[in-house]
Amino acid sequence: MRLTRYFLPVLKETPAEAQIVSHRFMLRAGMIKQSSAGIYSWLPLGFKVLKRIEQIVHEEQIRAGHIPMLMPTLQSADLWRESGRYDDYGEEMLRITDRHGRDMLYGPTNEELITDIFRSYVTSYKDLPLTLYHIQWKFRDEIRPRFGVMRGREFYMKDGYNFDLTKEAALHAYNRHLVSYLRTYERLGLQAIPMRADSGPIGGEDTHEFLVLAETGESEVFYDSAVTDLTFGDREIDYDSVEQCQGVMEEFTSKYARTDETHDEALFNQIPEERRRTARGIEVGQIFYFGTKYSEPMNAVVTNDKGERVPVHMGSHGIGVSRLVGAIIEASHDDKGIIWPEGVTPFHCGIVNLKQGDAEADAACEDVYKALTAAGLEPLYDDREERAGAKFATMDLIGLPWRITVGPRGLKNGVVELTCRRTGESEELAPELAVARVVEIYKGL
Ligand code: 5CA
Repeated sequence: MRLTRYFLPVLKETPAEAQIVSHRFMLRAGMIKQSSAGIYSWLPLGFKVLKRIEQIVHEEQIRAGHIPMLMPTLQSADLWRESGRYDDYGEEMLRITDRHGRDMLYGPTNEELITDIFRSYVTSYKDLPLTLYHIQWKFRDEIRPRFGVMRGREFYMKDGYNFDLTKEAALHAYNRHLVSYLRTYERLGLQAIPMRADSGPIGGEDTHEFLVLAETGESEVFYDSAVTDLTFGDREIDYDSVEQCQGVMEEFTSKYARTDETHDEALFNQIPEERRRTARGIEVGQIFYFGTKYSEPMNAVVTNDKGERVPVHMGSHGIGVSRLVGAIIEASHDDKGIIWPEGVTPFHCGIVNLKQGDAEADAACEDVYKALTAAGLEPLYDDREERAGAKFATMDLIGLPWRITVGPRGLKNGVVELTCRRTGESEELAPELAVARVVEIYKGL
């Protein structure tokens, strides 16, 4: 993409309404625009990051054997009356009446709708286990939407639902989700720690939230610092293996890590003092096992191998896809702007032309641009008639991890400059080598 043809409405001033760094940078980098309280348009740069995150979430869900689909945003109130949640959910639910006077709602979550789909088609234990998921907009009329996309009213969520014959099988689904989430967050360049939490309006006893530690996080968390040493890494896992999934679950959840809702001071005090931590975190996902909470009232039953009709055991599992955009920025920035991890960056590499209009510099930039594109990467070429300082400031703000700077002086010596956004380190090398280096970095991502 050439910047002169793109839509990147960068702001010079820091918007007064933004209280936290991710919100400030998302507004300044032209990623989002508020349309009304807690509701945003995703401008091209923000949209690209959102889609990259969504793609990684899809890949990891499919790897775990979960099946993608799509349910609507608007739902009939009748299903929610069946589960008993129409009244329970309270004012967070946006209720709408259609022209025929039918009660509708903008879905805050989808347990009822998916349970209705399930019961319409599945009647036998032979069709289990089954996990269906979608990535769809949700609406929760939060009393205090704030921090930009972190606590929106409309937000983008991956929500998955498992259907199993027994509690044991459903707990395997729970563990499988935990493993797939660990992989997902690591690919996004984040450390998200599973912490024992409260289940709120979704229900059930077993639930873990995934928290990214950040000063601006809305949750207060208590943990043993040893949990921060755990990484999933590139280990191979068989998602059908009960033992393997359970092993990972135990490894990642046996140390003390809880949100304030479930915090237990006595247990916490058993951790050696030097490892006790109190901090703040951003909740980027949550997994639940809630048994037959929805299947019983909604009559989602299957026949088991003895011919008996039994309600299925269920859980639901969410990832805050739009919130993740903000969470990644909170975890990865400096005072000049965003620093995207390679896995989610909107463009792989910036190209800065120090002297637009100089025949040699223009031609070299074109060559670099074409070579990166031919290698399957998306460069962003700043081809504006601007001073170098302004171009660097824009690149630093929008946070592309790599930048190739091309200018007449370097070209005389046959070199361009390759700069790493994270370390600020630069290296002079031949244009082809700079391209090859960038291509190498993204290989396998
Ligand atoms: N049905 C279950 C699991 S699919 C569910 O709704 N879980 S949840 O309530 O925990 O939401 C899942 C994730 O969505 C949260 O972990 C959080 O990352 C994200 N989320 C929740 N509310 C908001 C909000 N108001 N703005 C942005 N993201 C949100």
